[in-house]
Amino acid sequence: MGKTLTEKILSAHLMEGSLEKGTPIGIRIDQTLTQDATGTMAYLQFEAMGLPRVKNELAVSYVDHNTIQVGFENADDHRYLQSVAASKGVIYSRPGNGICHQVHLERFGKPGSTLLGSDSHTPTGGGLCMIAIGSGGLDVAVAMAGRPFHLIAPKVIEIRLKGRLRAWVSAKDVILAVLEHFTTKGNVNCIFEYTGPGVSTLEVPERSTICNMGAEAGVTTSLFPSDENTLRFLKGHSRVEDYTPLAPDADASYDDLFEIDLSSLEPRVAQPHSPDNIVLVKDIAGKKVDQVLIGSCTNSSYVDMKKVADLLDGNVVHPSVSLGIAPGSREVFMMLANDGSLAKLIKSGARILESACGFCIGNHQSPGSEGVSLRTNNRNFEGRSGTKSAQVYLVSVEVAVLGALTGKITDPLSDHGFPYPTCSVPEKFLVDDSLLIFPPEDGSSVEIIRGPNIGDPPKNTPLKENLTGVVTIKVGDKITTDHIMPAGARLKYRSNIVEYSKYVFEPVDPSFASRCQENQKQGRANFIVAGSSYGQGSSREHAAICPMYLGVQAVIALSIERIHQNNLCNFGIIPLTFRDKDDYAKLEMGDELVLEDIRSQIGKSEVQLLNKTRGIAIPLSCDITSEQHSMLLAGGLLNVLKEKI
Ligand code: MIC
Ligand code: SF4
Repeated sequence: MGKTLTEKILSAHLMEGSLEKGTPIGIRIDQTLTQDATGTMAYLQFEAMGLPRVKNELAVSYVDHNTIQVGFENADDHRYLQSVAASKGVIYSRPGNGICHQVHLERFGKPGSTLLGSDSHTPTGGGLCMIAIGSGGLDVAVAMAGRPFHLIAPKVIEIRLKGRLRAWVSAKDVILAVLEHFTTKGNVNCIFEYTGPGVSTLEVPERSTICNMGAEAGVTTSLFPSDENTLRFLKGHSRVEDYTPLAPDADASYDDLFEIDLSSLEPRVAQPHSPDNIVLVKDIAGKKVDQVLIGSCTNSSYVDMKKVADLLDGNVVHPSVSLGIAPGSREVFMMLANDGSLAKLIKSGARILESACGFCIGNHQSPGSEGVSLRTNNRNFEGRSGTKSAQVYLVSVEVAVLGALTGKITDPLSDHGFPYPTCSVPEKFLVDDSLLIFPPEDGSSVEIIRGPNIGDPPKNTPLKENLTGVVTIKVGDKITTDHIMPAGARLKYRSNIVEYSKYVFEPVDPSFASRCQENQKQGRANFIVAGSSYGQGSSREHAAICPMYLGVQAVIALSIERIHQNNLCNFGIIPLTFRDKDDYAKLEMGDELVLEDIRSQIGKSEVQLLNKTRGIAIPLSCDITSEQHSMLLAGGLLNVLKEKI
């Protein structure tokens, strides 16, 4: 039987296990990427491993998240990242060079390779036919040490595309249609593989937009073949040597099939507060808009931005709308400057923002109270914009610009009177690597500079025989890592666990941290109880490290998302799931819990939890791999690695 493209790339990188779906495997990681908000921890952890230099083929450290620099903390992080990169053999992409995923596509992505990144949108690389996976920083540190990355051999879901997108309908609408079908729940350990005749009608930046938001569905990654369009993109970046044609076998068999006819697709929008809350744009047309933001790693390529400039050309942004535009990279920025597009944007009244994550992570541009914001990025979780009452809608660049011009949500297929801005991928891009700093051959004499906000990663202790404690918080479904560890104004504490820990669950229950500390003082463990899809969204391992620091010993949920489950195990927090979903109702905040003989229980198929307050036993599952089992016993991966590296 023929092979899927996923199977081909995974089997070429297999180091442990066999590609039997649902079983644990270890793969070789060719390339790694980090960004500053997760990168400081990743490099501190790499330093703790005591290796002089990274061992994987290519490691890049990007600075794109924390670029606001109110106070000294961010700048100190950048200085640390630059020095540790030079010392350990990592390429450093300076602030101003652009968003990690966009720059990685332009300069480093290579068809057929594996990429592990400490950012959940690393799958953007699937647009260049890479198996590109998001993970916590510690997993990336381990991959930089040349060790395999562990995952569950995924199911491969075929998404077959036919036809061609009409004018005004774009790649964003394709992924919104995928999210409408698959939702953000229940896709753990799957890969979306795009096939069919429609594939060749999509260029690399469009494919990358689609792969980028696959992250919202919770899949391991998404993948497009490597073909003529891939070659053209690489050629345009003077990287023909990185090209290999790659496709699935004609008789490959898949685990599931979803078909999309591009020709009949209609523009969509994800309504507040979830990327899968999807309706057709025409169904909410007319809604008044206060703010429009265009950019982020989802939609900030040159073609996206050029379309925006051509649509805005000769017009002025509607008086009741604030329009912000952040080109995805310095390459995109320079191309817009050279071809006159930047002048069109400025003239229209758009506010030009830095090539960085900025608004997408709630660093700035928070909407006014109850403000309606149209954004081209990928996440609209409640409060992520920095304004809890804001209503954030995720849309294509076409819908965003029309909103900025008309002051209301406008169906691009309606009779709005604006001409369609045709724009194709250029044959030649403006390549300029002057903001990349390549490390010296020998970095051993480079001084690593740490500012006062940068602390050592905290250590956990080996798992105790019995865990006795209380339910410190009970939350519902779809709790994201943004709920657990807020970004925005708190982002500057990413390198300071003691300080950052004060804000665990701040958006949900600001007194959580102090309750945890009170329990810690009394020698009681803290337990988190949650509904389904706990830990969705960002890969930030702080959503495990900070709770660990506050004495959280276990999470008991209806289901836990892949990256977060790995992060929990990496830091010695036990991930437990209810065997019977009705038992979720049998645990309440403040209940006294006991996990007896837990060191031996976690190796078994069923774990018994005693709810002492109610006098009942609740059966739980602990679905972990043998690696994760060792980590939990040792109190985290760093403790295990001490013996191995
Ligand atoms: C995000 O989009 O949520 C982030 C911010 O890029 C995160 C990483 C982080 O929290 O630092 C992600 O996607 O993993
Ligand atoms: Fe940055 Fe937003 Fe992309 Fe995350 S999703 S990497 S914050 S642009």
